Amino acid sequence: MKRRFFIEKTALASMTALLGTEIVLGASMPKGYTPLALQDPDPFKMFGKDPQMVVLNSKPWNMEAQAHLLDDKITPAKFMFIRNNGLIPENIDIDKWNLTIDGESVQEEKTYSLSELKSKFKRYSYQLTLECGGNGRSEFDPPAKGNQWTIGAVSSAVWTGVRLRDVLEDAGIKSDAVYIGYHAADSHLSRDPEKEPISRGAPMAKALQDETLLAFEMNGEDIPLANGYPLRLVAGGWPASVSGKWINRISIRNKVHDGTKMTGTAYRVPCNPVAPGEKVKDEDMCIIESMPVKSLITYPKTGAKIAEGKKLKIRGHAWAGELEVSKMEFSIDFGATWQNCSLEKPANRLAWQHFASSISFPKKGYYEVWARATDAQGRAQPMLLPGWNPKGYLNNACHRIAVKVV
Ligand SMILES: Nc1nc2c(c(=O)[nH]1)N[C@H]1C(S)=C(S)[C@@H](COP(=O)(O)O)O[C@H]1N2
Ligand SMILES: [Mo]
Repeated sequence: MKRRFFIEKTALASMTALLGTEIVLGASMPKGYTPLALQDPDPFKMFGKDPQMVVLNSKPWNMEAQAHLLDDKITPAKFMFIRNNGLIPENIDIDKWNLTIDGESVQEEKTYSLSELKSKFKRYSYQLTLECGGNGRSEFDPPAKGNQWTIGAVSSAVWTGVRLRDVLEDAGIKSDAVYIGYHAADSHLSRDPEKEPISRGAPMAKALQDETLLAFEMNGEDIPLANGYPLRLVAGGWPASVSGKWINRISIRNKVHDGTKMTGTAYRVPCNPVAPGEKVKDEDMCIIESMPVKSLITYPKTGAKIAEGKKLKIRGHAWAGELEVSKMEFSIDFGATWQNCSLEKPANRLAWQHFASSISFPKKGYYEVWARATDAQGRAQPMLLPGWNPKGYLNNACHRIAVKVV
């Protein structure tokens, strides 16, 4: 028999690792065949996620949290959402992982191994809030295509790595640089090696911020594979699509980066408000930069019951892209009146902030608690929905939970 019909040793070894036991007659398995036990894997086990996470799509994998799962001040890996545009890289060999800095506006193209990056540049840690631009999409009407995220495509973990600025400056930035664009090791769903699933970026000012990292650790451990192991760009406060996972190349561009999902209507909203359902020309769509003010009640879970006469403690987080949140309020009368919550300062710039309050209810019955954050420039969350946009981005409506006083 010709060898090429049969599976390669490395593929067999990785399947064995995934199954946790030897595939005894595996050498006879046809090439490209996936053993049944791996055809419908448990995604929670496979990615180390909590089984209460919600799978939105398996091709590619997309998984979101629920509000009550995000109660920790620092999001643990098991509650961190997964948003993939393509297929997660397989058989990663960190000893061979390189990062190349190139592009029209690099002074000298340079390639660094992972260990060079770690030893040559100073390390920094920041807690950074990453929210998918499409978080909340499911509520728009008329509906927008794409993953129907509810509220769980947001996280705030502590990322450790080197500053992107230090690496870019080591290679040298030409004076005509305007943007950076990332390239990564995931593959296009078609498996066409010429196609990239996503290749986005940010203007130089964002790339050069102190908090913009090339990270190799999350919450003090290796980054989980699904969240970008072994190297990830993290740009807090901007749509999380800017935070490229599995990064192996960053281009310093002399124009706005034109990689996959940077052009057309991807991650863009109408430059000026439009009516729901209105068609918008590509040239009237603007790239999303800093994310809008938003908050989540992470305790209690919606549907909570409380005994009459008892006070209900609530808590959660609020964030506002590049800005700080300056005020946090709650309402129990559907937004007619609002009362202040206590609000903490962020652990650092671009980290979410924690709020808490204690609520009294007048009598037995059904209530809703609505939460509303206001950013440092005085912009508050809209109560039910923000302006409609064709791709369903930036839904920062107030989070609401149902409560019964019994
Ligand atoms: N290489 C690569 N980076 C990527 C993506 C991807 O599909 N491939 N998805 C982006 C999008 S749209 C989001 S919202 C975040 C999600 O990050 P997470 O899966 O770690 O939560 O990663 C971004 N970085
Ligand atoms: Mo995203």
